[in-house]
Amino acid sequence: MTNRRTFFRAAGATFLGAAAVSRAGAALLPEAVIQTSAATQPPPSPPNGRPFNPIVTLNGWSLPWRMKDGVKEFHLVAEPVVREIAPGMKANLWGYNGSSPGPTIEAVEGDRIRIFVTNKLPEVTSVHWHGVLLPSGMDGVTGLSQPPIGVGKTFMYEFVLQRPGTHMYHPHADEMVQMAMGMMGLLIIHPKDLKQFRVDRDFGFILNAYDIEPGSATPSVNTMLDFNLWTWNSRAFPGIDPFVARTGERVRIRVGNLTMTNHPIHMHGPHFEVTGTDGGWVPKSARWPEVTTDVAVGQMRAFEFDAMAGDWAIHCHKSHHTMNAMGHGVPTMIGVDHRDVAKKISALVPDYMVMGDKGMHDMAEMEMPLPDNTLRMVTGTGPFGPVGMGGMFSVVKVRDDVARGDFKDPGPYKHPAGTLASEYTGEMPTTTRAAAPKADANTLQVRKASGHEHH
Ligand SMILES: [Cu+2]
Repeated sequence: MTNRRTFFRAAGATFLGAAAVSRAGAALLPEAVIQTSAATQPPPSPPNGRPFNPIVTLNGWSLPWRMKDGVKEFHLVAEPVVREIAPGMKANLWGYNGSSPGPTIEAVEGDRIRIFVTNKLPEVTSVHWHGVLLPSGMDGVTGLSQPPIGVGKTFMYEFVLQRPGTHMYHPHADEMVQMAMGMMGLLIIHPKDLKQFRVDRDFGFILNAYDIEPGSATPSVNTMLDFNLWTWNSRAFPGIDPFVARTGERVRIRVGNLTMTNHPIHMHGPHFEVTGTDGGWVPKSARWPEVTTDVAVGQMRAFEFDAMAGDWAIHCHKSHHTMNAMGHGVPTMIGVDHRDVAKKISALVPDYMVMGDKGMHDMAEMEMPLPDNTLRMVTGTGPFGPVGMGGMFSVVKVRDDVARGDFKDPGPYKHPAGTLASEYTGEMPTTTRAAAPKADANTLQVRKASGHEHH
């Protein structure tokens, strides 16, 4: 027997159900979520599908999905974006869903994923799923494995994820331009078994590079090798967030390289082991201890370590990659005494500064006028003064009291008593030094340069 009240409740439920179905039916494409912030967005636990331990994309985010009939559906939108490279500089890039790099796609071994790609660029594109085992027709090479995705068009890619690993996605259409403009992202395949390859913190980023003239905002897309901004996830130090961990935690960092040169990534503090490549996971018996791992072009390296308390620098070991946009053709001035010249120039140009005659560290402290929208060559301040770094540099910050899931910058490290380098102020022993070398051809060249005062 149904009374009036239960009848209406049932009818209401049916009505709501029908509305929900028709709304879902109308939304044939999953929503394209947009994120324009360059702050690291610690991802929430997966709301549905197979469980996994999400990664933290440095200065980035993970793309939400929709489950539809057991298929995990994502929606990427290739489009022009504005990316803050570091405070004080914004770049006009191309990316996905509001950001460059695009959002990290995370799924699980065994998942069937369907990725809709909408092209809002002014030219054709495609997406290649770098290192993922899939049918040839899903590989995304324009002309070879698919027609180009036309302007305003949407393509569908669909495949089953066969093996866990760390991968990237990027266009295989007008690559030199589209990658020089910042089109790339991470694709992480988590293991089905939650305990396999388990770590406490899992970070990921892509090495990228731009050629942006100081004072402008759009990369030169015809640059082959001579880039001037060396970035991690399209951020330059001090715009790169720290890697925060708690003492004793097992930490993984995954690094992919989509620049046009190799980057030896060096971490201070604990030794690490390279545990994964784009080809999969390295068996335990084949891992070796390291402090630097070279990441070649188109490669991915995952390495792991046990976190040790401290502030540990992590950077590319090519020292010109830890600097921001610098003028080329700056002469080496070390050892050149240009005080006389400086006095004469200062009489004409009151703000003239002598630079580089004792090395370049002083430049980190100088407040020189810069063109709009550019970064200092070396910048960033630590508890003891200027850090003198830019570009591909960050800090692994490990503390005893960081809560699980907390990625906030804990501030500078408090060094335990007796563990901090300090100035010696005692007596100096007398030392006998060898005589200074005689003037040679180089010295003569320096004199020749300063000889312009006679002009
Ligand atoms: Cu480098």
